[in-house]
Amino acid sequence: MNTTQSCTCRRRTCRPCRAGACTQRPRRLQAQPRPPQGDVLSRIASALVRGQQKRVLQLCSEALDAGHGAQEILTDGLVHGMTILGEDFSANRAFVPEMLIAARCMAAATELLKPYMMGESSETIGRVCLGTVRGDMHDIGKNLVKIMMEGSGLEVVDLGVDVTAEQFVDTAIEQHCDIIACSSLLTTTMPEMRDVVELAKARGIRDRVKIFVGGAPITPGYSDEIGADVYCPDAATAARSAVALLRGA
Ligand code: B12
Repeated sequence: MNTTQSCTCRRRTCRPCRAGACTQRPRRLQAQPRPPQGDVLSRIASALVRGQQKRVLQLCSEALDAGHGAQEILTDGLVHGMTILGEDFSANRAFVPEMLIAARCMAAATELLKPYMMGESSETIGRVCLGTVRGDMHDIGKNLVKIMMEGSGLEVVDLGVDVTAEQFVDTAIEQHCDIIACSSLLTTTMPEMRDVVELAKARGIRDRVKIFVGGAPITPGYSDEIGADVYCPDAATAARSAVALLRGA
């Protein structure tokens, strides 16, 4: 008997299975995909984890029609899905390609939700230079911060990803920014934020530029430790805090 063919353990990480020597009890094969379970927000999260872009967009529209707010869809649907995927990545159940595909779904869904997230401010309250720090390519959270800040009346100079401390500080000086906003998603790139704070001091702009920090691994304690001004856990809070700070509230 060919064990490779007959084994239906189907665990992606099962080495014996790949070698044709799996002794696990076979899992029952599913003839039909299971119908979607749960409410629309958890279905959005599952579709995102599976990288099903069309379905994610269709479910986001369904959720809007059902009266869910864009922020709620983002937090309890899309970001929740990303968190699950991050856990799957840590447990070797998902890999970089899955994260990339999900990131594309997330970007498409963000475009769809954008008009519902934007505020209607017509005045310009201040200017922010925003970027993801050097060595870090994660930009989904940063892009959300940009959408929320622009919608709240802030002008945003988006420096993109892999931004050095020099780029942040030079831009703040040249473009007269009121705020430098740094995003980091990797524990290995967090220290770049300290460099931004130190360089802003060295270049003499620290007293007139506020430094905002954020991203999944950042904490209020870390923000204090490196001498940043403001930590926010999400994009909506970041926009609200920036407006309040610049208005002197
Ligand atoms: C998608 C993803 C990717 C995509 C990114 C695509 C893209 N265009 O961004 C790709 C595939 C490229 C990727 C690559 C890697 N990734 Co990755 N990735 C993720 C994943 C699954 C989701 C991140 C995300 O977008 N979350 C959703 C957004 C909305 O959340 P957010 O960024 O936190 O943003 C919110 C807040 O934090 C806040 N915020 C964000 N920025 C800012 C800034 C300011 C100023 C403020 C105030 C607030 C704020 O507001 C946002 C919205 O409310 C996470 C897991 C996770 N749960 O975070 C892993 C994760 C971050 N990646 C991880 C790793 C290890 C990697 C790789 C090293 C993998 C590899 N072996 O190559 C590479 C690194 C590449 C690099 N040099 O950057 C690890 C990091 C672990 C660690 N200890 O540092 C994680 C945590 C996965 C895990 N559980 O292990 N990744």
